[in-house]
Amino acid sequence: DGVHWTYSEGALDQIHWAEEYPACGGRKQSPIDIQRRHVRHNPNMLELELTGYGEMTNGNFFMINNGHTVQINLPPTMMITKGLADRYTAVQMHLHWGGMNLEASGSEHTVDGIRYIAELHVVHYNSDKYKNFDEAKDKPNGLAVLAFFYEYGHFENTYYSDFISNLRKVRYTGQSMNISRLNVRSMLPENLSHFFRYDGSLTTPPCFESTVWTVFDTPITLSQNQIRILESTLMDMENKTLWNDYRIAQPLNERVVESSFL
Ligand code: SG6
Ligand code: ZN
Repeated sequence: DGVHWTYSEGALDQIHWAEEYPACGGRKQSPIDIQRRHVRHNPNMLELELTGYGEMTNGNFFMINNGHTVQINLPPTMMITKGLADRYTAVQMHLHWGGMNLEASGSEHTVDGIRYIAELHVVHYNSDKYKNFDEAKDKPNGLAVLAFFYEYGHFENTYYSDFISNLRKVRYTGQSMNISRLNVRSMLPENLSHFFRYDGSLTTPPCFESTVWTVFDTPITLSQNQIRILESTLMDMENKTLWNDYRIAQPLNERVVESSFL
């Protein structure tokens, strides 16, 4: 399908996405810069109930380097069962990260203009309203993405040890592997009560404005060594180091960001 999109190089870098994918030029795009002073506290937003996110042992979880990120496909037993207007079923998780030196952060959302080191996205589709991801992906409230920031910690995060060591097995674009055990809950922050919510889009082409975003305020910590491996192991479609795979903040326009906390 013609020219391939990229983040920063070639004919279809992110500045030009809308020329091939019109939705990328819409008024409800993601990511955004979250400005704490302009967020509206909504005490009615309840903490999400994540069902089936814990230890899964006899799975066959597919992990792939798709040229833009590393992605793990998730089983439909993982669901958001409370906290949104509908129930949402997990589809996949993937990350966005920066460059190989300490200054080059690579989260997609920013908070008061500050970019975090990296960002995790857990993608779900609205399984109350739609049969599958494909049917939901371009509908309003069709998708729910949970976003988590990463920051440096003093210690290795042992819940990420398997994930980090598996990266070298999917070094090249198109490479994949199967993972037998996965515990997504342990890869998230313990405290899920502080979050931001807004209506947005997929952060890559085709940029459909179908996504309710929940961006958690509490970051996940990884060691410097773990971050270094994340930022330097994978290769993109042109066999260059896959880094800085984030989209810059998009205009908020008429939207309001809500927070669960003061
Ligand atoms: C990554 O993000 C995923 C890809 C796509 C994209 O590149 O590997 O599958 O995800 C849901 C979807 O189409 C956009 O997803 S995102 O908005 O969560 N970043
Ligand atoms: Zn993403």
